[in-house]
Amino acid sequence: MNLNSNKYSNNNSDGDFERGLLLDTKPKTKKPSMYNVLLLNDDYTPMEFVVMVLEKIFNKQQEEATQIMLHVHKNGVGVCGTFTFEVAESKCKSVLDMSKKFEHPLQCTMEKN
Ligand code: TYC
Repeated sequence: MNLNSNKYSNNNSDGDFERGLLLDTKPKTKKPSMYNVLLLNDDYTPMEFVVMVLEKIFNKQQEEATQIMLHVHKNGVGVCGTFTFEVAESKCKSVLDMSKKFEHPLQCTMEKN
């Protein structure tokens, strides 16, 4: 690039347009990474409590909440939702707070999608 040319002013004929310095062609927004929130099975947390957690924290209807709970009960782990990092983190904290409050060992974690 010559001395009189930068991204704010330039003397060259059309090179900066061709390289996209003067006229951006791509939007600058990026999609956020998404995270699955996972519920883990255990032998002690009551099924009804897990269903209640899925209804209250993950806004599931009773039927879907029951299906997710039974999936976790049978398979050991299951996805209850997919969110941006901060929302996933907040949902996990809510599950752990509620489990602690009711003295259940229910565990929750998150993974990058
Ligand atoms: N396995 C538990 C029981 O038999 C039920 C349960 C389901 C616990 C899902 C945790 O994430 C869980 N009472």
